Amino acid sequence: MERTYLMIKPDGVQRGLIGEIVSRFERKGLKLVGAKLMNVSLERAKLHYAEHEGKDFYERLLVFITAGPVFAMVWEGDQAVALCRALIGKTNALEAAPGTIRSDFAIHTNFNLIHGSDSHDNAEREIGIFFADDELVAYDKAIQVWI
Ligand code: RTP
Ligand code: MG
Repeated sequence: MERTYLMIKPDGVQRGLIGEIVSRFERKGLKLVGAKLMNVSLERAKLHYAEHEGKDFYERLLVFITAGPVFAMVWEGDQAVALCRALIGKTNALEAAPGTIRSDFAIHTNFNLIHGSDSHDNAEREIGIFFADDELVAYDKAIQVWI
């Protein structure tokens, strides 16, 4: 089993898409093990986006992600990192495959609704930035055996 960090960005929260987006991962069969609505501090934003420091869109990214509440989540499942990235779609909504979240609901790369960890190591790093251990819930999902 693998964990991944997903975050509905401020545009997704403002547009009322939390339920729509969460339902896609639920229906896929992944297990939700942590979730919270929160404001992202500048300190956390910098840690999260450290890999983009120095790029021309970095400052814009920090302003955006700290502009309003996000819905932070941890999901668990077999190959959860790759699976969630597939459901999210490519960064640029124009290139995202039909049926993906970004294709269905986003227009612009700057407002692409949701973040998903891009590797196992980054997932664990990002979970550590946004969640304390006691905010994650261990439980059995009975139906998981059939998925
Ligand atoms: P995310 O981290 O948000 O899941 O998105 P991603 O992996 O698909 O894209 P990444 O390369 O990690 O970039 C992070 C976010 O920065 C914005 N971005 N703008 N050329 C640009 O103007 C540009 N490139 C990236 C996007 O909002 C992207 O989600
Ligand atoms: Mg990324």
